[in-house]
Amino acid sequence: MSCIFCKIINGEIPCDKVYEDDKVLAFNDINPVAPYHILIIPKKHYESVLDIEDKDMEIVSHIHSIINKIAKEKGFSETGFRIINNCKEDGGQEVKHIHYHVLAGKKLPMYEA
Ligand code: D5M
Repeated sequence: MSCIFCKIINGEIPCDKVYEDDKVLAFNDINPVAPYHILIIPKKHYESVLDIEDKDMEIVSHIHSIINKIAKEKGFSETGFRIINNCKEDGGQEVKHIHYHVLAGKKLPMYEA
């Protein structure tokens, strides 16, 4: 198993953990681009949202619920944040284990298309 995020979940590679439950793990991005740059991943390996069957899609709402909780706990729910999910090559996805970036703590520039 070569997936770097699966290795983080298994404890083979350390991470700066922000939140964990039986379904998801959240940790600080190794290359932050904002004062808060947190990644939230499901513990079950899916390469991208394209690999999540409809019957399993509740993991996506769970991830959003955890983002809500983290934003309130960390104190950036007032000022706001951005959630990014890069999908496949054109989306700029480098790690092939679905993950949601949460960026906060500064006024973020508009993204380019
Ligand atoms: O983003 C993949 C993100 O994953 C990128 O922002 C770096 C981050 N990353 C990669 N390895 C690690 C480890 N070991 N800890 C924390 N963060 C990590 P993408 O959307 O695939 O371009």
